[in-house]
Amino acid sequence: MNEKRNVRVSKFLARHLRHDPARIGLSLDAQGWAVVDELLDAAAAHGFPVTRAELEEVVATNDKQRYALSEDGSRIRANQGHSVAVELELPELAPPHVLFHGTVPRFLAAIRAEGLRPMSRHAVHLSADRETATRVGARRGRAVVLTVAAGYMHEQGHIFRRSENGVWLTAAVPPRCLGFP
Ligand code: HQG
Repeated sequence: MNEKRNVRVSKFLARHLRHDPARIGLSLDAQGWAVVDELLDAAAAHGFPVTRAELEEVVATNDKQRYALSEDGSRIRANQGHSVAVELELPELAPPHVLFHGTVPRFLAAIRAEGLRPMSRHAVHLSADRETATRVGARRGRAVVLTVAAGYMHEQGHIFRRSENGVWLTAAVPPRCLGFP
């Protein structure tokens, strides 16, 4: 499969495993899993046929490991990034001292005033390193990287989890726990 096809399949998966399964008549269980056979049937029925081999290749090669197959390969889910209600059942975990968040200048005034909010996702997404946060911010323009006093927040009772693919998730970050460049 070429790179372009890989990205198209990945985008199709993101749309239907994170945001809009109903669009192709797919249902996710409470933990966000779809049955692979149902997904492949639904994709074909909606004009975007995908083979099982392509699906497996996208899961294995995806640059951010966005998707996971169940152990027996019969189910698939997105590792993070949902806007539909799912409970990933990730365990709570103590975060590192500092985490990073990449954003863009136009959001800074609001972020200074109200902190980081999940916006359309379930959680605020934080990165373990500055390079990753820079890439996340750069999706929207000139990246600005904020530091998050995650260790301090954890001490204060904020809950942190880490997705399968290493993204740190928390409900919100108050302005006083943010460092601006
Ligand atoms: C900003 C991608 C105004 C926030 C990436 C961000 C990541 C506020 C945007 C993952 C705000 C939300 C998540 C506030 C936060 N006022 N703006 N109070 N609080 N924002 O896409 O972190 O490719 O939902 O700075 O690589 O950009 O999908 O979050 O700019 O890992 O796998 O509101 O999505 O991964 O945007 O990205 P998003 P994000 P995938």
